[in-house]
Amino acid sequence: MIDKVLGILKQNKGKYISGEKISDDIGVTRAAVWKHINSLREQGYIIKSSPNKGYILVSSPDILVPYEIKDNLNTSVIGKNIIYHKSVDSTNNVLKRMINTEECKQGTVAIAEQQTEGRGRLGRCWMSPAYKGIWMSILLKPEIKTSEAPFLTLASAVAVAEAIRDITELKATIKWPNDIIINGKKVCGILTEVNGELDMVNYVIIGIGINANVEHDDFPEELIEKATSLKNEKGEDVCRAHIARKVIEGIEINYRKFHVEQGRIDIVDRCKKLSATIGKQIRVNGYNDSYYGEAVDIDYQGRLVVKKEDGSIERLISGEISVRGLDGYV
Ligand code: BTX
Repeated sequence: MIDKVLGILKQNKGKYISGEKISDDIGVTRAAVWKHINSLREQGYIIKSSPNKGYILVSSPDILVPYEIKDNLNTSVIGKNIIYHKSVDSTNNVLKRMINTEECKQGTVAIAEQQTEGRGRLGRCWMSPAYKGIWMSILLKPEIKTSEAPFLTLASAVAVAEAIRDITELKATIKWPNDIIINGKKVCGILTEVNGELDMVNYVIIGIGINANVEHDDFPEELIEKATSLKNEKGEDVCRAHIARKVIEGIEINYRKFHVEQGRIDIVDRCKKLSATIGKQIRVNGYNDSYYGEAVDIDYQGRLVVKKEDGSIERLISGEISVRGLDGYV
């Protein structure tokens, strides 16, 4: 009901609307309308009221509640169900804990204002301060082999980089396979977790962390040279709900494309255009050893093509690389 009340206030932006009209439209008592108005005010919505005229929405807070994200969201699967937390350990964990429940359908999004145990790859920490980032995870259930799942990281990275470019005009680039970089610093990381057997995926969780309004001083010493935020780069606050919506829409489009060959080709071509990796000297960081080479291409399976120092070619399906001149690596 609260989203319906907010919906009516938003539709009537700039105009007063009476409590009676709202209660008639959504079929609840005027006392219930008043209760919802007060809850919205507690969340930071500025709603003026006048005894004769009713209510008027003056401004909305930058919060990631489902009704802010769903407002004008143009998707048919992803984001239809949104699970919101003010603070949670990790949004990837939220989806994992719910995986066998009715509520956890393909396209479910878990989003939080703060993560207390945000994770990167290989158990690394992901700093996720309250109300300053977009910390969200998307549940997908594609009928694919496990080996195809890393492509979804690229498809998501393309959606994130394009959303950032569209909304902020910042030159977001992709460091294969899972980082978004602006001016040489990491602004977003993607953690794809796959559950399944070799031949079949049960589910994939795409965890996306975007430093939206994180301040320079919020980054710990060890990240200052490596990490940035959209606010740092743009010099002004960005609207997190707008960016989250655009990312979700882009991922839905790319997810559809992912299912057809021509679509995958298109995603890789866009990824190559946005690449911060191709043509660069890199170090491939393996579990036990590492080697140096040049990133020469991304093939149509989403693999990074690396020319090693001895001239031989390696194709990486996923993995950990450092790019010279980027992300703190010299
Ligand atoms: P990654 O392993 O590529 O990067 C992790 C590394 O990035 C850390 O070791 C640290 O050096 C650096 N780092 C940590 N926090 C930040 C930050 N806020 N900005 C820039 N650099 C940072 C990247 O893993 C994948 C991150 C995914 C995060 C999302 S948030 C929603 C979802 N839930 C969850 O727990 N993880 C994902």
